[in-house]
Amino acid sequence: MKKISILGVPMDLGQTRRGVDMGPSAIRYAGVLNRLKKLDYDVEDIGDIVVKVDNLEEDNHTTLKNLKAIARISEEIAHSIQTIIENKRFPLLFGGDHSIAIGTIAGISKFYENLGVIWFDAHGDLNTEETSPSGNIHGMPLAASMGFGHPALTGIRGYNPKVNPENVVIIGARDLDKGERELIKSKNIKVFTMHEIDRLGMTRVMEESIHLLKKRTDGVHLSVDLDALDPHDAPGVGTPVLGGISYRESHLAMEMLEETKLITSAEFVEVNPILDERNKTAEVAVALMGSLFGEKLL
Ligand code: HAR
Ligand code: MN
Ligand code: MN
Ligand code: MN
Repeated sequence: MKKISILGVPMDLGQTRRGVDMGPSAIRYAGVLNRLKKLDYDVEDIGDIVVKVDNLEEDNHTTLKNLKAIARISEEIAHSIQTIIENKRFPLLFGGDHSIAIGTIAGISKFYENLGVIWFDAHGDLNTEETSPSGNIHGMPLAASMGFGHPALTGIRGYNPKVNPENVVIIGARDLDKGERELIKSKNIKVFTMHEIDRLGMTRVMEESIHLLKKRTDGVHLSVDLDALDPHDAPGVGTPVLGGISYRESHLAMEMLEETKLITSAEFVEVNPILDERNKTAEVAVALMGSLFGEKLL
């Protein structure tokens, strides 16, 4: 039987809107535990990482907001993940803003020779201190994981990079900054924007993504930013962008990943219950986990 360990990371330090720290509670409230237990998994909820900021941690030498606190918490996330994997359990994380992925990927990647990452997002999260328009670290975790950015973020767990650009696939992008576009081009990162999803259909996008990662990786981390979905279906996110992935397309994607058994760890981030409509976005997140872990209609 497959064993899952749930870890909440109520972190809101990677951006400036309050409420995303309540994401883990909202996802639990939406019934994730029973949903996964029904699928015959051994599920344990190990609770939340403690997120608190010490005023002394502020750093005047950088434009990055909450850099020291995020770096410290990333080490803790990585440490917890390591224990989960050593216990031969599947790490399933609930954010929190997307900056948690720096710690997640830092914890996971040393267990794999060649880790792959599938990144569902309206954004690229490929900014660095130099290119970021906001100084918000939730716009940087994918860059940091590939070794680009501030050393305090790229050097978590003392090694770098965590993942190779050729093992990364971004799906759902529709809001990219100039520096992000340049990084995508110079590192040849595979991006399926909304244009490709419209044009090829989600089936082909997933077939190509799976084909690409299957042949060259020995583990694949799935990082789902709920803002990848259209705001109509997932309104409870801090930075909604029109024209996103539909509810059904997102399910199809999870179902196709389930069929291949490619995914070895996952996180669902950016759920903000304060901005939500009656916990709809957390419910969508839980429904997606249902599909990812094998829920079938017939
Ligand atoms: N690209 C913008 C920035 O870096 C906005 C980014 C982030 N929003 C997110 N991340 N939710 O996916 O500031
Ligand atoms: Mn993101
Ligand atoms: Mn996003
Ligand atoms: Mn609808």
